[in-house]
Amino acid sequence: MPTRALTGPRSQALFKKALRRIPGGVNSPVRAWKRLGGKPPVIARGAGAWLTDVDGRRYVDYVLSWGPLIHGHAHPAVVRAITRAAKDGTSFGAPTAAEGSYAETLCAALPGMDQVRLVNSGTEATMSALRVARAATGRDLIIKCDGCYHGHADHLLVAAGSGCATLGQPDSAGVPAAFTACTISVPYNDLAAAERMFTRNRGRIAAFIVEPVAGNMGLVLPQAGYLAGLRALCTAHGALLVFDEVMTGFRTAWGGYQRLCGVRPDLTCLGKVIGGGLPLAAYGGRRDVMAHLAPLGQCYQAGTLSGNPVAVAAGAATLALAAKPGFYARQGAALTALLSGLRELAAEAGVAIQFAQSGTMWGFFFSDRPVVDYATAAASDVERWRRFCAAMIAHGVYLAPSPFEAAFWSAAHGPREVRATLKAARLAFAAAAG
Ligand code: HOZ
Repeated sequence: MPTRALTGPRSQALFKKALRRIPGGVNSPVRAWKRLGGKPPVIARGAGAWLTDVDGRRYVDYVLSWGPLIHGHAHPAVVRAITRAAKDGTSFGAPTAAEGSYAETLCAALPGMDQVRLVNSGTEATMSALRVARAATGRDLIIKCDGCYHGHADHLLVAAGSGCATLGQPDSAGVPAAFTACTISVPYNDLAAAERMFTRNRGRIAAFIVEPVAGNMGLVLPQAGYLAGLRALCTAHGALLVFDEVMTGFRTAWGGYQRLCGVRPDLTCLGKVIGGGLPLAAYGGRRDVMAHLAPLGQCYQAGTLSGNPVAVAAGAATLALAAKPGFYARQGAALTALLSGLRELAAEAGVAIQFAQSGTMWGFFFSDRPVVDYATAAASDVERWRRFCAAMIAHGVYLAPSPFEAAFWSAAHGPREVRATLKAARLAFAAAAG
């Protein structure tokens, strides 16, 4: 069991100070560590695979800013690109050469992307993609999956995962019922449920939005045929298939999960890795659909900082490193080796656990049953997760403070980090076994 308080005195004092002026002390709810006692460490700096908090405690980081940092913290090439871009001016609100070539890179990498718009956050990307889907189809209804999270736009806070699942508020106060009346939620991996909704609402569904690998209810992989089945349903019913690849894009594979699964969506949302740790996201897809956007068409979407040159520079430098031959195969194999070490330790401790991996994303549930959707994720042993996670953090391994989030691996993680993780995990599995 942990022998010291989960967070040090300086973190606790600074967090207490933040509580006076920032609601809940945080700028995004999951950071408040509600499921781990509500006293998060306050971070001072990150370097490679490691985080250091204001008390000088060091952690092997598997959160990596919730996914963006595929090369670890402060990679020199990314920092150089940011510095160079900033020297030329931090924002113009006007076309730049860099945004044009970044759009070329994204469209070349993603099979389902003829055109792309750069925005600032994953929330903006999904919100805007669904607006253009509605404009293109002339329909109102959207289908999503229970436990999937597509940002905090009003109409998407329905049976939502991530922080909403963590805090037990899958629907949000402050959202008028009329705003969510056009959103239908069905279980992930349940093709029959999706088909029933298409049939019941024939001719009224604008789009089915899905995380092709669900990363906001823990990590849950799509079952064989699920995504292809959604593709067929959307095509048959004249609806658009929208892949929310904010998490999976350039994390599971170069070009996203759509390259791995061979299913081509009509629209794709990107974020996280494509911004290299700066606020940048994107949505794009079929040319005829994107043609509905102003100034070409009547669907409006805009942003002062969209395509920000510093963020584009960080993203382009990040993707340039990831484009090196063998990058995803190498990193995926290194993560697989870590997970087999963790699996062995769990077995030694007699703890039932389910691991999942997709490229450089991973996750685990304390469960003796396969986890395939939000219901089975929520049925996992979250008290055991709490003991395990608290012990990992106490022993210097930083995991997401929620059983309903994914974990990430970076190219900065290596044998030293794996050794430190397995050493902590041996103790943490013992704590989890209780
Ligand atoms: N959307 C992130 C988790 N899936 C949370 C980001 C944050 O709170 O910083």
